[in-house]
Amino acid sequence: MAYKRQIDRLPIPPKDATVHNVTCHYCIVGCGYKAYTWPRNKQGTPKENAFGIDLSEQQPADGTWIAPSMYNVVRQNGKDVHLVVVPDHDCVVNSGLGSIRGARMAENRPSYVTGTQQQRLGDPMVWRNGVWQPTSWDDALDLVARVTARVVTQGSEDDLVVSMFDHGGSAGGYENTWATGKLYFESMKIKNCRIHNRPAYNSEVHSSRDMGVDELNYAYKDYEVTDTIFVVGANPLETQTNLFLNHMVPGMRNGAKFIMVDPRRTVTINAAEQVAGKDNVLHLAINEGTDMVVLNAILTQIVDNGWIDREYVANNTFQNGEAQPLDDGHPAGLGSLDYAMESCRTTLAQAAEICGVAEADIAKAAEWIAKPKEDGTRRKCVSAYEKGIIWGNDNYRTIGAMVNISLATGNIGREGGGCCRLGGHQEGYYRPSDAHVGRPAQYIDQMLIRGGGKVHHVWACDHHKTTLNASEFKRVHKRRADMVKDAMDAAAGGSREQLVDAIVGAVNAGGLFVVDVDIIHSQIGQNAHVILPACEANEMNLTSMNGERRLRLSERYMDPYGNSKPDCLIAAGIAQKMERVLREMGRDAYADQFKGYDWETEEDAFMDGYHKGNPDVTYERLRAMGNNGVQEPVVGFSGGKLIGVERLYTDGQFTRHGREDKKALFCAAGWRGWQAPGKAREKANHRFWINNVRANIFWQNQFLDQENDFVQDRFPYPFIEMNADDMAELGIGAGDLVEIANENGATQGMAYPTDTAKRGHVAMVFGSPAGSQGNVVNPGVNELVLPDYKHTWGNIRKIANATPRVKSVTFKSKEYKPA
Ligand SMILES: Nc1nc2c(c(=O)[nH]1)N[C@H]1C(S)=C(S)[C@@H](COP(=O)(O)OP(=O)(O)OC[C@H]3O[C@@H](n4cnc5c(=O)[nH]c(N)nc54)[C@H](O)[C@@H]3O)O[C@H]1N2
Ligand SMILES: Nc1nc2c(c(=O)[nH]1)N[C@H]1C(S)=C(S)[C@@H](COP(=O)(O)OP(=O)(O)OC[C@H]3O[C@@H](n4cnc5c(=O)[nH]c(N)nc54)[C@H](O)[C@@H]3O)O[C@H]1N2
Ligand code: SF4
Ligand SMILES: [Mo]
Repeated sequence: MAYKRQIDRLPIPPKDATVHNVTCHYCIVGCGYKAYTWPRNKQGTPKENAFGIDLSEQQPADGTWIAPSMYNVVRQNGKDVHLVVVPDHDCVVNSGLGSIRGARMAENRPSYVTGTQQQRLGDPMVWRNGVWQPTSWDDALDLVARVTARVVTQGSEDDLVVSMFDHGGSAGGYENTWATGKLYFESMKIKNCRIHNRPAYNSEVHSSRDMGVDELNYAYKDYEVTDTIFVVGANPLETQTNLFLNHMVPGMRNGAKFIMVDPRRTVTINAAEQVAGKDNVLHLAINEGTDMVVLNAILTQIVDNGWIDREYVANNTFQNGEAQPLDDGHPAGLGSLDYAMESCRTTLAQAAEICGVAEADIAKAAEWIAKPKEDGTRRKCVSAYEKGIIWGNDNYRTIGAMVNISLATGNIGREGGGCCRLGGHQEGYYRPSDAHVGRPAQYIDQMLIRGGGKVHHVWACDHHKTTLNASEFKRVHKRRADMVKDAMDAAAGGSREQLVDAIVGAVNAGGLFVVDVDIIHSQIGQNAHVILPACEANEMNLTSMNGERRLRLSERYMDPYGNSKPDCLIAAGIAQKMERVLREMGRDAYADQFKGYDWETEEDAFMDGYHKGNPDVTYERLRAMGNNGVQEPVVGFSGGKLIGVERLYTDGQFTRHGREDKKALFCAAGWRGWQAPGKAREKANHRFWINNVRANIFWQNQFLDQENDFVQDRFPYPFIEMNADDMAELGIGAGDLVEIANENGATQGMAYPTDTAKRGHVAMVFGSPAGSQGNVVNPGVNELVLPDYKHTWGNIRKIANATPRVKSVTFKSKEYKPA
């Protein structure tokens, strides 16, 4: 914010400023930016500058200009330099658009000069004498390796529990997923591990994959040439912002209709109405958790009206009844369309009853998706979904019901089609096989709560804010970690050997030794005994792919803060220490498994991992491909360019399930009510559904936002959208602090009156440091350990009047209403 920074003008990048390719490391969309850096004693002029435009003229809103949030002073090769990070007009992903998150990348950098993000960790820290003391990498990693090696050799590798990111963007990327994967899945065979966003090591979309369909199968430009955009359980204006603005909006302007399934009215629906006109937007505001029923009714309409794509179904999908029976690893049978219809068949009347929406609207959705045009040609439809059904009721069957519709209408592998996750982070998964983990995988949080595990390595996630059953998790994690802290305090002043003995004694008595790898001192980091400081994307080179599989290299333009390091080199450091310690222990054969980490840079990690599997791809070639990169899979290199694949399955060969016949399968998605244990009872016993959602302004659990005035002034406390009549009945005013409670725990936030909120529904922002919604989510998960975060019920009471900080908060509607 200009007024906050005391800035009324910004330096102009000179013509010879260094330019770096940047892929925004926040959301899945991966917008292209350009970072300009130049020495502090230089400036361009309005007419002579790096942008090559006349800055003395007023620039258009979508032109090239620098907001204060796009500027900072950062350290590069040991020197402080000016930094400007602006959206790239030539990137096909965002065409020069920024977002309220990405356009703050520069101000979210740690700076010794402007003082931003001074919360960033600069040194490894070890719990000593009752506090965290800074120390060297050598000292910190030695302790991690000694304790870990002792525990896994005394017992087994099952005593080591690992929480790790599996995504791209910051924390993640091909470099870092490879390094952690190599450490835990190749050097060791850790099976008690979980992913950053769910309590097990599994897929978010097992059913789509089992049906043969990879969940990122289209190109973003499919939205621009389609007839209908069908979105279920997502809010793309706020969560995949420039995918919505730069691809869905042009699609609607080209005539596409827009269907949204979400129990809540969102600003995405509001924006779609503004662009396409109300007549071309259909909001199916279903009862929470009933998506499968509405999807099945749409499919039934399509089948019964003869709107399926017969040729496509005959040629590309399995024909002979059941292909995969229902079993422990498959929560629904899979097979031919006819086979699936035996379970999916749902009338409009049945669906209207269960979902609480009009029969006519469901019929209309089916028409918009599949009813052939007047001239007999088929409609094209892009289908997209995200956390409203992934973290929803009966994950496996609901996502299966979604993919069923796209398959039946021939919309996968075709221009203007696709059935895709909208996505969360960018992707950057490249790891050795995880087959040893098994399916269903271990439910890690409950295992830790039961006292399982002795050492916990945590990489770039903060379960205190983002897991389910978080109240109980935090209570037990802290108790177990405190046992080790006490033992370490008692061993103060002793030798390393005595310290390790003390720690091992404490974990054998039920304690937990915690290592946290993060960029800040997080909430779960409060339980850590060793804290290892990582650096982010652009403080290192990082590769990842976006929601249309677009792979880019996001270049390093500044130094890691303090002594922080890329996650891949931290993993390598742990491996090297493990090798040395195990050799000292006389475990030569085991020590040998930790060889092969002699990487100097992140590029070495990339070459050791991703490059070996994809020999055409190198940093140099990616750099040359710039911000448009290449869409994976990379299938060749010719004429100086990497060759990619625009969309998957154009040949009608479905491969994700690994079946030899390469036929897609339909899912027998039979409805059975609430799937996760405890949900139905919780709903029956509480007044409010506690929907939990993301908001444009926040990135994830606010790990950087918590130190950003611009964000914290807007929402000093987590917002809880509420209906005004509900608020009046409970004596709650705008901005008052309220508590949400149920059997699982309690949390709090700020009441935000919302005129579109239904009675009995509230929507709380997830993951806030000042009130974790996960505190009230019960431990019940869907089959295959897929959490249903979205469906939680509780009671609400006022706990305090609006605080003075709330005085500057506006409670006006979040919807755009043209004058
Ligand atoms: N109730 C509820 N709970 C949910 C969800 C929901 O919808 N509702 N959604 C779930 C989903 S989809 C997600 S993705 C999760 C998110 O859950 P988390 O992954 O726990 O949350 P993040 O905010 O992404 O946490 C990132 C952590 O990594 C650190 N970090 C950032 N960059 C780096 C880096 O480069 N290296 C390292 N080592 N650390 C870094 C940050 O400081 C922060 O502490 O929450 C899940 N939980
Ligand atoms: N601004 C911003 N963008 C982000 C993120 C962020 O933190 N901030 N995080 C990124 C990450 S990691 C992820 S995973 C994605 C998530 O992206 P989204 O899935 O789009 O985001 P959410 O707000 O978690 O959930 C979407 C919608 O699900 C709805 N919902 C709740 N219950 C149901 C239900 O039963 N059925 C249906 N159909 N809908 C339901 C909610 O009302 C909400 O509007 O966002 C990514 N993008
Ligand atoms: S839409 Fe996503 S990727 Fe693009 S600038 Fe915003 S946060 Fe970054
Ligand atoms: Mo996510």
